[in-house]
Amino acid sequence: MTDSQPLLPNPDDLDSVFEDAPEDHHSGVVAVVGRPNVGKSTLINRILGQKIAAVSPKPQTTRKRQLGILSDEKTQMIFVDTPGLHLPRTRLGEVMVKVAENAFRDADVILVLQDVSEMPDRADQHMAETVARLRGETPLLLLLNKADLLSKAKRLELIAAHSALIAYDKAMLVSALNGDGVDELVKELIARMPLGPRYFPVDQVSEANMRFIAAEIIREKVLLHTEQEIPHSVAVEIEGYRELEDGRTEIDALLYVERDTQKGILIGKGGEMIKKIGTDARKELRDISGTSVHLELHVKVLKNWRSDPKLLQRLGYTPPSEDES
Ligand SMILES: Nc1nc2c(ncn2[C@@H]2O[C@H](COP(=O)(O)OP(=O)(O)OP(=O)(O)O)[C@@H](O)[C@H]2O)c(=O)[nH]1
Ligand SMILES: [Mg+2]
Repeated sequence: MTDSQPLLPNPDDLDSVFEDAPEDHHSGVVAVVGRPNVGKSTLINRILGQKIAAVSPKPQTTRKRQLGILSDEKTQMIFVDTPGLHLPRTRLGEVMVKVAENAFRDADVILVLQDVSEMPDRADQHMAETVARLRGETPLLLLLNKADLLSKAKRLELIAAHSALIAYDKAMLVSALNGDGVDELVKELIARMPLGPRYFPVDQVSEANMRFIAAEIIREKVLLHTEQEIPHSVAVEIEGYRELEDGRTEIDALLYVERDTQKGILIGKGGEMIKKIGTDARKELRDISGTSVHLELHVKVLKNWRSDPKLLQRLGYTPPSEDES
């Protein structure tokens, strides 16, 4: 799925396999929004009990909309992971913010995450204004995340400062990292789902295919191992993805950077850096796919791709279309 396609299938087109849902089946869309690095993707991985989204300590890890699906017999919730709301400085940043803003339109419930361990600043204020502008009448839960990092001395002060930012229907203290408060959150969300169809099979957790997941995992390892402008200058394209008869999976990936100097850094002395990234990515892809994985990484310069509309489009960074329903 790309960011310019409708979020959910039209109920009239749903396959008959989903029609065994009970008559009082509930379903809905939960948009997960907030500033970069507050823990949106970590929360979705935690709720689903499996990793579907890339996570890193660097801001702006998530670049594309990604769905996580949580189902039981009676309810289906579609979580929309979004790029962080920020003041964009590149065209890629602009596309990312548009993708995040567009997620408000489809939502039955909006989850706004904040990092409660730090005092809110002007950027939080700006984020709160964006949320107020876009939420309409949609119910909003404010999640004060990273509760595990709350210092005792400043606990009340921090909670009060964050709670004052946004008008919410309910505020909850959670830790996406250790799971505190997440069961209560899921119960709260289930209770808020309207009557609706089962959009996806009960056992499906993501709409992403293995190519997409492979690209995200490789990019995550780049984010984890590199510093300064490198993490943000890398895009990953899967050139080949082959499941061989002997059970192995062969993946060829291209890592694009914006300049020659970045290429040198990403490859590293004697290829050390790219090797580290490859080893980490291969291990994780092996665990996810359950097969042994052969991973080839190549680095190429795609000059200033983050500012070039054509290159952004080629790499799948497309803004949502205005007339999407
Ligand atoms: N201590 C602590 N760290 C957390 C928690 N939730 C997330 N993190 C960490 O915060 C960092 C950012 O997490 P992400 O899930 O990538 O954040 P995000 O909001 O998706 O970030 P973007 O995709 O960049 O917008 C990672 O290093 C996480 O491990 C939490 O509850 N407690
Ligand atoms: Mg993210």
